[in-house]
Amino acid sequence: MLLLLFSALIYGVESNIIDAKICFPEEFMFGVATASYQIEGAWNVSGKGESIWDRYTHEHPDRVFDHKNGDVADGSYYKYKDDVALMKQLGVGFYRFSMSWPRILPTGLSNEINEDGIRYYTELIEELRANRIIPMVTMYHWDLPQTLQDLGGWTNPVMADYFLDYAKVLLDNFADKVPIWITFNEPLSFCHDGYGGEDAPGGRASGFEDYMCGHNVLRAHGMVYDLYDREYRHRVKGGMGITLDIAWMEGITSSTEDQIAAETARQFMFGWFANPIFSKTGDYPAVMRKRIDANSKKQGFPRSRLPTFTREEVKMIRGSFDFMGVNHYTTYLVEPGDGKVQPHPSYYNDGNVKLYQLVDWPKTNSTWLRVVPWGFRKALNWIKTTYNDPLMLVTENGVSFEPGLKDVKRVQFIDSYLRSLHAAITIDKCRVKAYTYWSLLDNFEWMRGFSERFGLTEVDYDSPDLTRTPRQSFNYYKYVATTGCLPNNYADFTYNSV
Ligand code: PNW
Repeated sequence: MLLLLFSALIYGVESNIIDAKICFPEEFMFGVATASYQIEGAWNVSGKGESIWDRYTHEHPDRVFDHKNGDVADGSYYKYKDDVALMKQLGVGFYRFSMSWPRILPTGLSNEINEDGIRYYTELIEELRANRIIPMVTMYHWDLPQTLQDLGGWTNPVMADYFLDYAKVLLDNFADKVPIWITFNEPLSFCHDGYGGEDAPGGRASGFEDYMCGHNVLRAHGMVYDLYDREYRHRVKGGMGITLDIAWMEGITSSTEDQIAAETARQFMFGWFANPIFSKTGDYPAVMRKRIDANSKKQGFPRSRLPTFTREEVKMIRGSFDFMGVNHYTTYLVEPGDGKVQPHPSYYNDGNVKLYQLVDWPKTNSTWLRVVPWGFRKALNWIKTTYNDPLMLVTENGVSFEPGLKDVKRVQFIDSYLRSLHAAITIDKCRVKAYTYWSLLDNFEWMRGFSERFGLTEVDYDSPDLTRTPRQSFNYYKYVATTGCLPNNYADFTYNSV
């Protein structure tokens, strides 16, 4: 007691000192994430094919906030050793990165393998392993080969077969070296924003294309998991899952209407992909089936705009996971929409909810992202109860702020979200085994170009060698990753402190 009081005097922080130190379980892992198009550059080098993001940013620079693209990005195709050295310095246990489909299969098809693509990822993996950093690979983080988009991309059912062929090439080459595999990153984002919104390839028909994309992605995921389960599990010696993004949806009041609206929002945004894979029954959430079927009918269509799985497909997709990858950033408040069925279909009209964020939730440099740490704990708990307590890996959590090395706001963000995660694990018994900060580096933030920076490391895009400089948050996260504990006073992590 005396000692506690004494240290409280020294640090001048009573509450933190008297509380027990916050430490994560012994085997808990900390890592960082990136994605191929956002960091690699070298878009047309050594046999790489064109991706939908190459095509889209080249044809429509005006649609990207700063009119830029990922042609060069962080140059990680050339500088991957620098990236690994940073991670070594950071002390993380694993690195989540994605493989670029068109770098490995320039036409998207597996009859022509680009040896330079295999070489690049082999060398990256070797470098990681030499530094005792476990590779966690995302097979698809949105950079579809353009040749496949020319066939309709994810709206074409044949894409599931082509993805299976691609996955086979990856597993043939890397199954022995990569223990953790993620088939897709955030189907909600690339199906809804890509095929029903403004992201590449720039969809036109929300309420049709986004559902077709989701359907084929779910089929593709089930097929790849099945292949892995039958032929590669013994070589991988780890696991395979899918990464879904969950913004927490909180009823704006406790009224029944608002609570139902919040649950509807969760089902439309998360259940769409989670229910077929992680629920006991499988298939789409009942509320999606019911609403989209009914709306389609009212709109005069002879069949539902939401496709139907065969019984075999339901069975194949259900249970196709060893873990659930969870990306979480922010929270919304929800109330019911106007309930009107528009003559022109859309995903939003089908869901028919209104989303808000409170003005007093702290802002970030991304309009959609406000700081709401308690939503993280609620999201994890909802997943635990809704999907029968799955093993979860947090595959992304992060925040954008203005450039600068003294990013105390980012330190604050990570610390508050980690406290929420810690409560979910230790008090609520959510089975979360890893946390991944997005991102190791500033990078090409899709439609927001380089204007939004999520990095623990700042990248100087004006310097010829794309100089990387660790921020204050890098030092903070280093403490967390190497000790497994949160510092008692994160304000100690001033820029020069480590
Ligand atoms: C993720 N939301 O997308 C992506 O996986 C990353 O590539 C991206 O850089 C990162 O987040 C930061 O934007 C998300 O609305 C997009 O909740 C939107 C949401 C969440 C994640």
